[in-house]
Amino acid sequence: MNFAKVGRVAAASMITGALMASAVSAETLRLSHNTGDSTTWHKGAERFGELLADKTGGDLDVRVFPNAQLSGGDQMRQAEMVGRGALDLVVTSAINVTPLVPEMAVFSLPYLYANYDQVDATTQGAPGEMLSDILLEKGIVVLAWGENGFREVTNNVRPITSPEDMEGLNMRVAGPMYIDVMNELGANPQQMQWGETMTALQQGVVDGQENPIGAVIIPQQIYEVQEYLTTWHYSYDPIFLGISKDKWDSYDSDMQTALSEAAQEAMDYQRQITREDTASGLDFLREQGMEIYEPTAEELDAFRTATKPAFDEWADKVGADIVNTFQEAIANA
Ligand code: X2X
Repeated sequence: MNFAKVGRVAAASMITGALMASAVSAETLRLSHNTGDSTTWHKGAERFGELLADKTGGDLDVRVFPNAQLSGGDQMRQAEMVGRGALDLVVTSAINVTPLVPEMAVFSLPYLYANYDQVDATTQGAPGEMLSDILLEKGIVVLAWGENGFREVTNNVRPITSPEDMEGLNMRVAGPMYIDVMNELGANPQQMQWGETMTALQQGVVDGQENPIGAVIIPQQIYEVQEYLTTWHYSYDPIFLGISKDKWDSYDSDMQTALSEAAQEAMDYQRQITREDTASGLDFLREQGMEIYEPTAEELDAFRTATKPAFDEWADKVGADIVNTFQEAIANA
């Protein structure tokens, strides 16, 4: 063996050694969410993984599992699983966490918010932190808040222009508060997993559903199976990126900073693309053949009045302290 060849072999084995060392120190975290892989939830989660790998020099990376695969299709169970350390990471929306933490319903109280400035004054400020503190008690560290969005109603029966139009419609809803809201409107709500909703709409098991335009309705092609959409903005739903407290506590402060920064940047990006896709969404949905109805301020008032009993009932469950803090921040936004 000549000298040059020995050198090459030594260099090659050094490189292999370095690769092995980095392979050993790298940890892949599992992130669960319950929408498809075309949504802005998924894009935000993927962005988080890229940023995290970047910031930790490859020591931490993320594998994203869509469609609630890791919780047997149950979108409500994910938060509880993260809380007890059975999942590392989750991207989920507030309404999905209400069975575990009823206070999370504050965000989605009917007609709490009128615009994005009001939303940002709560999710990106001290009111949001009140909820993060409660989630921490359940073993979930909220790293950053993103956006599902203002939830709009779609159906296959008729255009919805007033509360009376909801009468008798079979509506798929995600969580318990929306059951109460739909009941106030005279609809027949049923709670159903998001993963089962497309088929249920297709087969006419339900007439309609409600979801945000940019984050879910467009990327999940709900326009393929629904004819009418009304921009009634009846409930806002944030998402958050959370990590199990056990995992979080296992890292040093540099690693925790990397996690926090990557999450904030990823959720900022996620919120931005969600708002862009929502802004251009109505034109897109019309092109796809949906009939869009945009209620006037007066018509929105009629929906607000009709859903007020559900607001009051759920404001009680959330607690006056939290509701007042949110309403103050909203009034000052
Ligand atoms: O199930 C829904 O409607 C969705 C996708 O918006 C949530 O996860 C709350």
